Amino acid sequence: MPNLPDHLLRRFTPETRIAFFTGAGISAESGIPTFRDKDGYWSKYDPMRLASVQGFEADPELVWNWYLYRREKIMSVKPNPGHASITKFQKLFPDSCVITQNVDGLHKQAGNQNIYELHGNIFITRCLECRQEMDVPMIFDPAKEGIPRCDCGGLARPGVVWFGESLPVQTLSDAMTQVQQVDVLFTIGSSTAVYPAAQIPFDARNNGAVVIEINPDQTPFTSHADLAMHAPSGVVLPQLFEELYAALA
Ligand code: BV8
Ligand code: ZN
Repeated sequence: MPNLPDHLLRRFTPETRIAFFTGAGISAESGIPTFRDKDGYWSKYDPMRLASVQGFEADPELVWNWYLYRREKIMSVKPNPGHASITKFQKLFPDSCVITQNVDGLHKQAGNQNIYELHGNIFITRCLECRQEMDVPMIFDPAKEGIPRCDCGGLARPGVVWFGESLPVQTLSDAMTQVQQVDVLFTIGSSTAVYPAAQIPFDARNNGAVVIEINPDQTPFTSHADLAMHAPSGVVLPQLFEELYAALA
C-alpha cells in the first residue's frame, strides 16, 4: 500500500526526528486482543471492574486473574513485523522515539529504543499502598497462594495505569517534550479514545509535525492526519520502511 506522496517523502532525511505513537492495534498481529475491536477485551469485560483501583479493591483476585491471563498470553507471543520495522526505522532515523499506550513490552522485545511506556508495564508488580516495585513471581495462583503483600502490608497490584489514575509524571512530561520537537509522528493502532495519551497526535499536529495515521479503522484523529493509511500496521510499516530506505539510498 504505501507510496507516500512526494510532498511527504521529501520531508524525510536522516536527520528527521520521528515519534512512533502506538496503541493496542500494533500488537494485534502478534495475537494480543485489543480493547475496543469487536472481539476486544472491553467487549467481554467491564473496564471499570478490571482496569480501575475501585475494581481492584472490590475483587483483587478477579483483577489479578485477568492480568495473569494477559501476562501468560503476552509471554506466549512475539513481536510482529510492525514492531520489527520500527527497529529498522530507528537505524535509518536515529533521532526517534516510541511513545506507547501498550503495557505488553513488545516494543522493547523487538529492539526498539527510546521507549516511553505511558501506561506502565504489565510485567511490573507494585504495592497498592506505597507503590514500591515488588520482586514477586510473574505468575502465581491467587486462589491457592493468595495475593502477595508488600512489607508495608499493601496488596500487590499490576504496574499499569488504571482508569482514574494519573500517568507516570516524568514519562508523560518527557514524551510531551519529544512531541513538541518531532518533525514526523506516526500514530499506529490507537483508537485515540483514552486521554491524556490520545492528545499526543493532536499536539504533534499543532506543533507543525507531519502526522501519519496507520489504522484499518477511522478514529477521532483520522480527519486531522496529513495521511491516513487504512491497513494493518504489520503490513504497512515494512512497506513504508522499504520505500523510505530506497528514497534515502
Ligand atoms: C486519567 C490499563 C485523571 C493498562 C488502560 C471516567 C472515569 C475515570 C476516568 C475517566 C472518565 N472519563 C474520562 C476519563 C479519563 C480516562 C479516559 O480517557 N477514558 C476514556 C475511555 C473516555 N483516562 C484515564 O482515566 C487516564 N487517567 O485521566 O487520570 C487524573 C489526572 C490527574 C490525577 C489523577 C487522575 C488513565 C488512562 C489509562 C487507562 N488504562 N488500561 C492495561 O491493562 O492495559 S486503558 C486501555 O485503553 C489500554 O491501556 C490502552 O492503552 C488504552 C487505549 O486503547 P488503544 O491502545 O487505543 O486500544 P483500542 O483497543 O482502544 O484500539 C485499538 C486500535 O487499533 C483500534 O483503533 C483498531 O482499529 C486498531 N487496530 C486493530 N488492528 C490493527 C489496528 N491498527 C493497526 N494494525 C492492526 N493490525
Ligand atoms: Zn507497600
